[in-house]
Amino acid sequence: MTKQENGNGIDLYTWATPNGRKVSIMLEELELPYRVFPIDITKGEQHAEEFVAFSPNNKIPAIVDHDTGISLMESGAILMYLANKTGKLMSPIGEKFWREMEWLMFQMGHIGPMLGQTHHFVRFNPGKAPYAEERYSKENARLYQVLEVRLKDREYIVDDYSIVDIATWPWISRFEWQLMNLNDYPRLRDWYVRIAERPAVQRGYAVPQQLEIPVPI
Ligand SMILES: N[C@@H](CCC(=O)N[C@@H](CS)C(=O)NCC(=O)O)C(=O)O
Repeated sequence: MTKQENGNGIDLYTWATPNGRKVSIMLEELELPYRVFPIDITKGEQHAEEFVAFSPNNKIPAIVDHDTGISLMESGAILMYLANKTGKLMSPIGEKFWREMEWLMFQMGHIGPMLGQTHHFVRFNPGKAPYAEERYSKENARLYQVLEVRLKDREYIVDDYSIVDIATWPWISRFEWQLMNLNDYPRLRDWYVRIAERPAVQRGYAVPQQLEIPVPI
């Protein structure tokens, strides 16, 4: 990880979750200097007044870019901001850009919120709400299938590796929590492994905690 000692560059407020890892992976891909400030959401640190001042929805990730004075919450907005700052991993406005926005919004509106519900009901509260477990497991599988179809004849979700893959991959990396067998989705599995092999993804996954990337067996 590149660290900035003097208060310039980017401060990343994050935790070891899919939304947090999107931004650390992006920063590593771009090789931008950044400092990491872990916000332990299991201890309620996301509610601290100093944090809420620039992350008003009390959630990680958030960034403060000291080069521009801009602070941002919401991982999708942060990915777009960093892509725009560097001219990398997002297309200029045109047909491909809109395709990227379509699939980024699909991630932000479906993959993140729905798989997050699977984590809540299936992983952390099994047996408490069978209807919810069934509902979100089914939706989880449906969304995996949408990606499986999308990846037909494509290496990445919008043809070239982009913020769309960076936004989506950390959610698929929780396939074990979701009780999903990636081998049932061979194109999604290959996409997942291809991205897991990227050194920047491995470095970004290890922020703010060094944990092993799950590998499908
Ligand atoms: N739409 C937001 C969601 C952020 C989010 O849900 N963050 C979770 C961790 S992945 C969080 O901070 N949870 C703490 C809480 O809900 O109190 C984004 O994509 O940045």
